[in-house]
This record gives sequence, C-alpha cells and structure tokens, in this order.
Amino acid sequence: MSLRTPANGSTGYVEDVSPGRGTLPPRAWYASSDAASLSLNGTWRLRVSQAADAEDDAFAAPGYDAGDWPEVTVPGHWVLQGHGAPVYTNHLYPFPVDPPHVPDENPTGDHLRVFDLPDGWPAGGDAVLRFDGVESCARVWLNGTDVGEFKGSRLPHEFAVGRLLKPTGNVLAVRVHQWSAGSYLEDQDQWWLPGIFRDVTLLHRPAGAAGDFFVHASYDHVTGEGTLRVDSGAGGRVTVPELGVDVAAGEPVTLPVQPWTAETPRLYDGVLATAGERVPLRVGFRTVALDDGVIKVNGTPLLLKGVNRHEWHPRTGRALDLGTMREDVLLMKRHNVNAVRTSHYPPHPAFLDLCDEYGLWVVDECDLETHGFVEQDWRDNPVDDDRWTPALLDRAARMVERDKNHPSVVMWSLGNEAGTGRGLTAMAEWIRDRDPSRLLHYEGDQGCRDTDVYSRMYPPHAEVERIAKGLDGGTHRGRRLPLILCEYAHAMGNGPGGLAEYQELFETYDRLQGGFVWEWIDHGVEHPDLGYAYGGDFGEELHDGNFVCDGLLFPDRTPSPGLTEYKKVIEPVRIEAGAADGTVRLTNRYDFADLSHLEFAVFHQVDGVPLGARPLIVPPLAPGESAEVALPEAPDGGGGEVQWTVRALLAEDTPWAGKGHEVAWAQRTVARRAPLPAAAGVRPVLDGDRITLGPAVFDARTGAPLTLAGVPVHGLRLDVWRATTDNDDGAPWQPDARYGPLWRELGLHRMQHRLDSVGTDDEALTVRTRVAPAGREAGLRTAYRWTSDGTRVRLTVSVVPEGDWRVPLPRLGIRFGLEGTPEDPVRWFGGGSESYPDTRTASRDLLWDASVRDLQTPYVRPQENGARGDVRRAEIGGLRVDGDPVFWFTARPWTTEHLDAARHLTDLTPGGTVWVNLDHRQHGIGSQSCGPGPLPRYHLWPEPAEFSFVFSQPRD
Ligand code: IPT
Repeated sequence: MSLRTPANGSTGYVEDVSPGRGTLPPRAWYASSDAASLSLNGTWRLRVSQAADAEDDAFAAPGYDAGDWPEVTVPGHWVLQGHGAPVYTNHLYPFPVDPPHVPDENPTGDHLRVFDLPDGWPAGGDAVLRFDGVESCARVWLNGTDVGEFKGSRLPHEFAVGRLLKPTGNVLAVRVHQWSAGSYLEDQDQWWLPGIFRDVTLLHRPAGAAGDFFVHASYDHVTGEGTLRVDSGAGGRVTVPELGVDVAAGEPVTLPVQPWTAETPRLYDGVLATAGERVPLRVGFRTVALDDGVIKVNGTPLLLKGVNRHEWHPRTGRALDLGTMREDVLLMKRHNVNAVRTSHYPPHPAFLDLCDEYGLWVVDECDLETHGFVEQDWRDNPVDDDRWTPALLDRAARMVERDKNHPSVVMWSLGNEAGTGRGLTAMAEWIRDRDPSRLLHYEGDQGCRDTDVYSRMYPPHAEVERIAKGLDGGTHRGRRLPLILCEYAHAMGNGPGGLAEYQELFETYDRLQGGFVWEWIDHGVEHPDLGYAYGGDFGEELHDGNFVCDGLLFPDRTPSPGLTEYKKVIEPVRIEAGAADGTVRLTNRYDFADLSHLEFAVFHQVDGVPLGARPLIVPPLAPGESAEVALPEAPDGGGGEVQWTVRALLAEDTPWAGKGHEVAWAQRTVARRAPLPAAAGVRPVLDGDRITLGPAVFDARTGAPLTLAGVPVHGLRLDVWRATTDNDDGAPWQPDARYGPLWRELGLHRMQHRLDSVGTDDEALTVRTRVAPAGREAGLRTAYRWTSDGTRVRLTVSVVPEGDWRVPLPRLGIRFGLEGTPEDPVRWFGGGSESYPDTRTASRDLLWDASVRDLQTPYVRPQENGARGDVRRAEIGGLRVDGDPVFWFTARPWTTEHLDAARHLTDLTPGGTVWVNLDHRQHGIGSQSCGPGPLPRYHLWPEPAEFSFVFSQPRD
C-alpha cells in the first residue's frame, strides 16, 4: 500500500489541469449601486508551509485557533511580507518541466479571516464570494465547508456562498499554493509572487440581481448615430438620462451621440435596473473594425502610441491600490501615450475603468504564457494538448466576460509567448463567437490564422519598413493585415534608442499602426540594503538578473529619460520650421481631436536665456491638417546664439493634467553663436618641472595639465570607455554583434596611454601619445595641442586610429577630475535632459542649472548615464569650458570604472572628486537588450577626428 498518493489525495487538485471546481460561471465585473457588499481586504492570519500537503485542513474548521499565526495584508504577496522570497525568471520555469507536475517544495499559504456580516445585511437572496486575483491556485472553505478550488491567477473567481453565511463569526479559509498546473500557463517574464494579491469581496445577490450583462454600444461615423443594446440575463430596463434613453434590456436604440475615443473619451452614465438591483453603466459608443487592411475606430485609422504595462509596485508587487493605478493612467496621458497592452494578463478591473474614463486604447491580454517550453522546441506545450484546452477556454472566458463592457478595450489578446497550438485556436474561436465586436491579437500566430493583426516583437527598423511595403513574405492572410509592434524599443536601463526612427516609419506607412514600448515600469523590489533588488538578489536558483528592470518608469514611478524621449517622439502636434523664413509649420497629428483644446506660446532665447513668451495664434486644425504661422521677429543676439521655442499647451484643465501642461514643442536656431576666440598668442614657458601657458600649468615631464584657469585638474586624457549599458551588453540570444562584450574583449576599458613626446614652440604646448589596449595592435594616435591668449586656454585633441578596428568606440572625448562633491553646482548651455545620439529628440537647449547629483540618472543597475548633448559651454568647479564644436557633457562623483563595477546604486559612493567627460562623439544606445542595436548612422566608428575646448574662468 502506498502511503502518499498526492494525485488522489487532498491536494490532488494542485496538479490537475482543469480550471477548478465549484466556481460560478464568469460574468461582467461591476459594482452594484444598491446591493450590499463587504470587502474582506485587510488583515488576515497566515501560515506558510513548504509543501502542498504539509498541513491538514483542520485550520478551515470553525473554532480553529490561529491566534499565534503571523498577520498578513490582503491583497498582498506573502513573499513581500517577510515570509519567503520572490523569484525572478524571464522564460525559464523555476522548477523541472514535467507538466502538470510541480515540485514537492511548494510554498503554501493558509490564510484565515473571521468576519461578521455588517448591520443591515439583507436576509434574503444569495451571496457571492469573489476573488479578483490569487496566485497560483486556491482552495476555499467557508465556515468549514469546502466550496471549491481554482487556478488562473489574474482572473476573477466567484463562489455562491449565501447558504453558508452566518450573521457573525464567519470563518473564511483560503489555502494558496505557489505552484500548480496553472503555473505552466503563467510563465510570464516577471517575479513569481504567490498570494491573494487582489481584492476579496462578499457580494449580496438579491433575488432578480443583474448577474451578467453585455453592453453593446456602437457608433456609425456616417450618420453620427450610436446604437445601444444591453443584453441582460435578468432582463430589466436600461436608462441613459442624458440621451433620454429608457428601453428594455435587449432592445436596441439608435440616436445621435458623441462617440468615445481615447482622445475624446465621452462616456454616458446610465443604469441597468433589474428586478433586484441597479447597476451603473458607463457607456462609450465606438465601433472597431478591420477595414481595408487597417484598424479603424469610428471609421478612422488608429496610430497606437502604446506601452506594455505590467502591474507593479516596488513594495506590494502586483497588489496595486487605486491610487497607483490612477497614477499610471495619468502618467501615460501626460506623456502622450494613447494605448496600453495589459502585458501579460488582464489587469485589476479598476484599471480598465480608468482607461474608459481618461481615454486609452486597450489591448486586453489573457493570463497565458508557456514560454519555458521553447527550451524543448515547444514539445508538450499545453496550448497544443487537448487536455489543457478547458483551462485555456476558461481563461479566455474569464477575461472576456469580466472586461467586455469597457469601451477602452478594442482588442483581445490570447496571451503572450505561448507558441502555437489547437488550444489557442479554440480560444480564438470562442472569443470571436462571444464578442465579434473587437479584434483579436496574438503575436505567436505569425501566419495570422487566428488573428486580425500581424503582430511582431522587436523587429529592426529596416524590417518594419520591408513589412510596410509588403516585401517581407509571410502568409497571404498576414500580408493583408495591419502591422502592430506589440513590443518594441526595449526600455532596459539607458534607452531605448531609435524611437524617433520607428515613429517616422509608423507615420509614413498606413499599414503600420504603431506599437507598444516594452515596458512601462521597472519591477525593482524595494530593499533595505540594495535600494531596488532584481533577479538574483534573493538567492534564486535560476534567475535573469536585471532583465526585470526594463521600464520607462523607475520602480518608484519617476519617469526615466526614456519616457521623456517617448513623449516627445509621439507628441500629437508636429512643430517644424516653416517654408518661409520667420514662420513655423504646425500639423495636427491626433487621429480624432482638433487643436481647439490647445494654446500655443513662443519665445526666443539668446545663449539659452529666454526672453518673454508670447501667445501664438494657431487655427484649430482638424486631424492631419497643417498651417504655417508667422513668428514674432527674432531679437538681435549680439553674437550670441538665437533660438525660438514654440510650445503647445493645454488651454484648460483636463482630468489628467492642468491648463498649461505641455503636450508638444519644438526649437530651432535662427542665428548661430559667434565663432570662439582662437585663444592663442601666448608662449609656453618652461620653469623647472612645470610649463606655464597663460592661466594653465602643466607637468613638464608628462605634459599633463595641473591647473586650468587656476583650477586644479587631474588625470586629463583621452577617454573612449563607458560603463556598458544594458543595451550595449545586449541579450545573449542576440544574433548581431553585441558591442559591450566585444569592447571588453578588445580591452577598451583598460586602455594604456603611452607618452611619445612633450614639445613646445612659440605658440603651443603639444603632447603626443598613443592610446591602446594591452595585447592588441589597434590604437589611437592622440595629440593634445594647448594654446592660450593669456586668460583662456584652448585644447585641441586630434585622434588618428591605427590598425585593425572592427568595433565602434563607446565614446570619444576627454575626461578629467576636479575637486568637488555631488552638491556642486553645474551650469551649462545645451540640451537639458539626458541624451545620446539616438535618444536626443527630447533634449531642449537652455541655460540650465543643476547639481552634479542631479545629473545622475538612477538606472537600477548602474551604467553609463547622464550625458547632456549639444553643449556649447559648461561651468563646473570654477572652470568654464566652451566647445568647438558643441560637445557631450557628463559629470559624476565617481569614476566610470566604479560605475562599471557597481551592481546596485548603493554600491556607488562619492569620493572627493567630480569626474568630467567632455565628449566629441558618443556611440548610440539602441535597444539590443532585447531588440536591435543602434542604427548604423549612430555607430561611432574610429576615424580621424579633431575637436577643441576652451577653458576659462566663469564670467558671471
Ligand atoms: C518578450 C516578452 O514577451 C516579454 O514578456 C519580455 O520578456 C520581453 O521579451 C523582454 O523584456 S519575449 C523575447 C524573447 C522577445
């Protein structure tokens, strides 16, 4: 006789591929106006054991004393509340792949909560216990009765429990297993975080309650009429007072309405009144169609300017409060984002309410990913195994039924990275039948057999263009469909580069309807010693490091430079120099809205100092229209650089930003600065072991500057190294050259500087060197030529590459140290935000003030950051530098070598030196941490170069 037969024992359901037992059919998610409900969120008791069957179910019986169990907050993940630890893997299952089996070591959290019904809880009717999200498998008892169990972590599950309720002392027991058969379907690239992480609610269900209902609200853009029909299982009447609608459920009504779009999210408040309850409706009229090979809403093609959004909070993981969800939506709207793919599972339902209300196009994605099967060439993939199909259909139905009443949802997505198989086709067929009013997405279906859009991840620009032109092959069906990049521009660390060039393609070709940047937010976990933890920081057996920190927001939701860049690239008004001098051309790039909600301002600036702004009168252009408008006359710059800036601002407060919020801008130079003075004429003077040249002193033996304009400097020399970015390092599976590793292999991080000569003549000190890595013949002949006019010192650096160079350089410039601290002020005229050659669209010229500390961008894994581009001059540590030509300016309170070695920001501590880089050029950033590297035009190939800096004392 076998003593342990888990498959048949009390925890056999854990490895059962079926979706569950005892749950109610899925239905629309709504909050009734009048039926009673009780939130069971709050403090629960928790006992974590290390196996599914380590403890018996005695805890579920009334009277069990859990007084000595620790407390846990629901919604929440127990591993983020001091019990166990999170695990991060990208696509690898953190357990042996042997479906549907899971390891014996299966952390199991027994949750217990005792509750009373509130006063006035109605006596009649039924009650439903709703779980909005539990990872990954739960078994539920109420007052000692086993009501069932379920899987499908980010989907709702309900039980009818009315018959079990008592006025007081109800005992709700929930056993949650971290691993289950369901885990095989939830292999998304994210932390594995068990727990009851969304709301638990008890809902009274009066006799004649609405149950499920389906709001169909379409819009005919030809007639301007909407048609509303609410199908309701419980019948009832539908009223929309603003429209004078009062019809029976199931009866269609057609009348003139204002349509819903993400730009103009017009919602009509209504009520579905059944015999037993009143349900508030928020009706948005819109029609989604695939027409002539393009996605149209209300007859108009869409351009999706999207992001992939995982649910994330650095303290609570995927348990998000409403404020955090709203913050995400507000941040998206304020950054011109118009679409969100709910990667890779249906979000908390309240998030979709916010998308309806504020206006975002939503691709709602099912909770399905089986990516780990790629390791075995997709053998035994659950989506191609009929035994799993009921679970897949259950997931599809739970998503569609829950979210079908949201106007913001325009596409259903079957899931992510699950290969192909009959199960996916079955899901698609079910969804099409249930809701033909929306389009279907699934990136894994490259032949587009089951989908309405051709969807791709991370294709390079050139391939996107080939697809746009129909030159990429593909199935006949696929070629007739629009292209959506469901993921592109991998925002890991510094980057993504190349956004502007993607957007240019999207705006050029009708077949390209935009995409979704990967991804919205870094999933860093707040950590007492590390700042933000990432994969491996919890001692995981398998992990994928900081690949989990690849968002446009830092974990605390501070926008990264990547988001600032994206906002600029996708701005809905294009502002450019007009054809005639002194004019500006403005183009409305919204799909639906005219420009009447915006006001425009213009100002001129001289050497970065703005003069007063004035209103600019722009006609309320319709989508696609352009106008040319005269600018006020430019001032005389008196030798300074003159630029104009035109800004498009909200004319009134909106729900997502206040009057004056900037949605678009542009800047142009109309008069260049006068050429820099030659700064020559003074003779170098040798005095013992020093050479003096005007206000500069050099070491006579090495030619190294000791002071410049009276300021001590040290270690001034050519620099080509940067602390490699995640995009430099690239992902291991990248097919193309990844320069980070190649740079290191060549030794660019340990260049040796050989001094060849120090020479003086009547007007210059010239220092000749050769800069090259050990073990290689390739090198850079470098000459530093110093001159002075008595008050200024000019350095001209000439670089001639020699030998066999097969890689671009990370950077090309000089670096030096100044005594200083992170709080030291910096002033510069040039680009204000971090930028690199292919991330510079949002960089705006002005005379900026900041501290050295402010110049650091806190990428979760430290790496090259903080460069300011197009800098004409900078002042730091009592030294002024003018560039000839403009330069990239970087200052940090640690060396590049320290930055390169650090794993977390907490590894970086300032010394007493501020290290300054003045770069002639930088290599691009690209997106190779998952996508393509920088475009060839942004590669910094070694070639002869010459660039100058003039050092002086700040004048003001
Ligand atoms: C793609 C995944 O869909 C996404 O979840 C995430 O892992 C992203 O990559 C990288 O951060 S899959 C990849 C193999 C293209």
